[in-house]
Amino acid sequence: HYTFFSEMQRWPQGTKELTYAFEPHNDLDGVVKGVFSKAFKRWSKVTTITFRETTSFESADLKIGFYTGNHGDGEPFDGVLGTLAHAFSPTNGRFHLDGAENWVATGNVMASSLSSAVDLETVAVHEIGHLLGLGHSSVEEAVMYPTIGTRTRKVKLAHDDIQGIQVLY
Ligand code: TQI
Ligand code: ZN
Ligand code: ZN
Repeated sequence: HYTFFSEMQRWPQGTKELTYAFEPHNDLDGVVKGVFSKAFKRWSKVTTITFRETTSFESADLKIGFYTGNHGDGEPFDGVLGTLAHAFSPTNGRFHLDGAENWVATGNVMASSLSSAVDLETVAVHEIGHLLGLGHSSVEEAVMYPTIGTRTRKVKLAHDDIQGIQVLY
C-alpha cells in the first residue's frame, strides 16, 4: 500500500503546472532530457498537474541535477550503486541523481553488458513520485516500492501508485 512522504505534504491546492529545469553545468543531451519528459508525462496522465521544462534553473519548481559525492546538501552520493538518487518532498523540489551510476537512457537496460547498469526512466518515475509527495509502497509492482534490482526497468505506474497520487492531486 502507498504512503505519503510526511503529513500529506503536497504542492498547493490548485497547482496546475510545475516547471522543471536541469542543472546548467550538466550539459545533458536530448536523449536524457527526453527520458525525464516521458517520466513526467506518466504522472501528468493520472493527475491534474502538467510539467513544463524551463531554462531558468533558479526559478524552476523542480531542479534536476547529476552530482557526485558531497554536493552540499548533507546527503553525499556514494559512487556506483548504493544510493542512486534522492528527491526532497514538496515544496522543496530538488531532484539529485548520482553521476557515478552507469545510467542507461535508451530503455534497453536489460541488454546492458554492465551488471551495474541502472535504468534512468525507472529512477526518474520513482523520484518524481517523491517530489509530488508520495513515500514508499509495500506493493512490489508499484514504482514507489523501495527496492529494485540492477538491469531492471519498471516505469509503468501500478494501480497503487495511481491511487496514492490521486489522494493528493
Ligand atoms: N534513493 C532512495 C529513494 O529514493 C532515498 C531514500 C532512502 C528515501 N530512504 C528513503 C526516500 C525514505 C524516501 C523515504 O528511495 S535510492 C530506488 C528503488 C533509489 C531507490 O537511490 O535508494 C529508486 C532511487 F526503488 F528502485 F529502489 C530510485 Cl527507483
Ligand atoms: Zn543531493
Ligand atoms: Zn524512494
